Amino acid sequence: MQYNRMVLALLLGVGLCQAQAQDEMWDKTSSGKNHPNIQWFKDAKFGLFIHWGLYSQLGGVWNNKRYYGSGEWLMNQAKVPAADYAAKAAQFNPVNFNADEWAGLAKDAGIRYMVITAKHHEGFAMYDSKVSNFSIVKASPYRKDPMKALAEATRKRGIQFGFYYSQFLDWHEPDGGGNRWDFEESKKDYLRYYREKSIPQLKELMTNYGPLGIVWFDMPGGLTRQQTQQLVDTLRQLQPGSLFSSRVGQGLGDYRDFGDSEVPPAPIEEVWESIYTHNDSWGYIEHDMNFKSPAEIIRLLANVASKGGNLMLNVGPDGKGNIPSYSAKYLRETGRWLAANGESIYGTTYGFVPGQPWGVTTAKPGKLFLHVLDRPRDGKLLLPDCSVTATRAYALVGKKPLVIDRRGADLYVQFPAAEPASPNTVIVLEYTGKAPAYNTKAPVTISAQVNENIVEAVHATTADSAAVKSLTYSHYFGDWKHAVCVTDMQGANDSATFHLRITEPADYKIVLEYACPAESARQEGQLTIGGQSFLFRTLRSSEFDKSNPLLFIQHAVAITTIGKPGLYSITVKPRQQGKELFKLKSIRLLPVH
Ligand code: H79
Repeated sequence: MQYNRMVLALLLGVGLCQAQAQDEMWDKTSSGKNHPNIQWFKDAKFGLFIHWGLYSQLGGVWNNKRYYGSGEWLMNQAKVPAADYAAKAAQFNPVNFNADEWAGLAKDAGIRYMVITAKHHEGFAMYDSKVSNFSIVKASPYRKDPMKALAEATRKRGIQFGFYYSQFLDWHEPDGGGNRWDFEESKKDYLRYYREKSIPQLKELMTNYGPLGIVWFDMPGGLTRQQTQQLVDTLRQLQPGSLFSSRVGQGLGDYRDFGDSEVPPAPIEEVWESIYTHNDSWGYIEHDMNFKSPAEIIRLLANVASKGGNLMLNVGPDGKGNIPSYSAKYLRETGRWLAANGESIYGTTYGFVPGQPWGVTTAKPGKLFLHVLDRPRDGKLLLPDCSVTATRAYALVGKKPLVIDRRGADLYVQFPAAEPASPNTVIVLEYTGKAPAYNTKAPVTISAQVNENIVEAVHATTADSAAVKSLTYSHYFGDWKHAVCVTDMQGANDSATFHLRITEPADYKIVLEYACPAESARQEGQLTIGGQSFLFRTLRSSEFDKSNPLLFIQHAVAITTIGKPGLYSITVKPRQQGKELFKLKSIRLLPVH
C-alpha cells in the first residue's frame, strides 16, 4: 500500500506493498506531515494501552461457555443480542479501580503515555457521556467517571494521557458498524451513527478531560476521504495539540500504527508505533495466562526502538478494576530495567548499525547504544563497516570503560567479561562526527560466536515472481501474528538470494524455516552457497489461513565448511516448475562446535 514513503524502502521494496486483506482493515499510513506536537511522542518510546469495558467483567465467558482470543470481541464471537449484552451493565461495578494505583504502576514501569478505551466496539462508554445512556455512569451501579480520575492521576505524574475510541464499529447501535446479527446491514445509516453518537462522543472526550496527548482511533469505515477529513478538521479545532492515530483512516493520522502485534522488519524514518498486548487478549479474559516475561518485554522494546518506533503495550484490567497481577509485576520489572537503561531507549532513533548476531542498536547524537541480546562467546561485538570516529565505549550500567579495536572499516567493542546476566545489556559507544546513514544493502553478519544466526526473509533479493510479503494470521481469534516471508517461488527462475558476511571459518549447519501446505510439500528445492549446491525436498507444515496458526518448520538441509571469512551469498529456489515451494521465513546458520 503506501509503503512508498518508507525512507528505507529498498530493504522492503520487494513486495510488502502488495495489499493484503488485513492492510485494508487497518490504515497503516500517516499524513506524512509533521504534527507540531509530535516531539514528545517521538521521544516517549514506551506507552501503556489499557482495554477496559463491559467485556472486562465478562472475562471471555458467555452463558458458561469460555471464548478464547480477543476478549473485547466476546459480544461478536458469541453473537450476543445487543439487549442481553447491555443488561450486563447492571452488574458492572469496578469497586477496586484506583486511578492513582494505575498511574503509579505506569510510572514505575517507565511508561511515558497511556491510552485507554473510552468506547470499544461493544459501544459502552467508560466515561460520563451525555450523548448515550449506555455508559458506566448511567447504566452501571458504579455511577462514577473513572476517566476523570485517571486523566488527573496520569497528568500529575507527567504521563501523557489519551483515549482509544472505536469510531466506526458499534455493536450496540442499529446504525453502528459491525453488528449484523441484530441489525440488518441494508437498513444502516452510518452517517447518522457518526452524527448522533461517534462524533458527539469524541467531542465530549476532547472537551471534558483536559489536553489529550493522543486520540487513538481504531477501525475506520463508512466514511469517504472527504468525510474523514471533515471529522478530523472538526476535532482538531477542539484540541490542536492531540495526535491522531493512523486508524482514523484515509492516511489522515499523525503517526503510523502497524497491525495489531506487528513490528516492521526494517527501520522507518516516519513516526510510528507498534502495539502489543501482554497476553493473548486485549480485554481481560480470566483463562488467558499467556503473559510475556519481563525479558520478552524488554527485548521487544529494544527491537521496536531499534527500528525507530514506539511500543505501546496493553494490559486488560478485570471487571473489578484490578490489573492482572502478572501484568503489574512484569511491568514493574521492565521499569527497573528502564530506570537503569532508559538512556538507550527514550529519545533515541534507530541505530545506524543494522541488527547483528549479538543484538540491535539505537542512537542519539554522538552515541550509539548496543543492545546485547545474545552474548558472543569471545565477547567481541562487531560493528561492521562503521566509519565513525569512536572516542570511548562503556557499559551503560556501571560505566565501566571498554576496549575499542578498529580493524579497517570494522569496529570491535570488547564486551565486559564479568557482566551479570541480563535480558539486554547495553553498551554505549561515543563517537564524533556525523552519524552514518543506515545501509540497507549491508550484508547480514554471520558469526561462529553465537549459537544461531538468523537471516530474515526481509533481506532477500528476489528474482522473477518471487516476492517478500508480510503474512498475517492468528491463533485463537483476532490475536494477530505477522511473518515476513519470501513467497511465490514456483519455478527455477524464482529465486531468493541473501548476501552474507561470514566472520569466522567454521562448519555451519544450514536450516530453512518455512511454512508449507500439503500441495507444496514433496517438491525439490536447491540451496547454493559458495559454489556448492544442496538439494532438499519440502516438508509439509501447515496451510496458510488467517484464522489459524501458520506453522513454520525448521528443516536442516545442509552442512558446509566455510574456509575463510568473507562475503558469501545463499540462493534458494525450486528445482522444477510447480506449486509455490514454500513460504520462507528465515535461513538459520548454526556454527558447529
Ligand atoms: O482493540 C484491539 C482489537 O479489538 C482491535 N484493535 C486492537 C487494538 C481490532 N478491531 N478489529 N480488529 C482489531 C481487526 C478485526 C479483524 C476481523 Fe475478525 C477479521 C474482524 C472480522 C474478521 C478476527 C476474526 C476478529 C474477528 C474475527
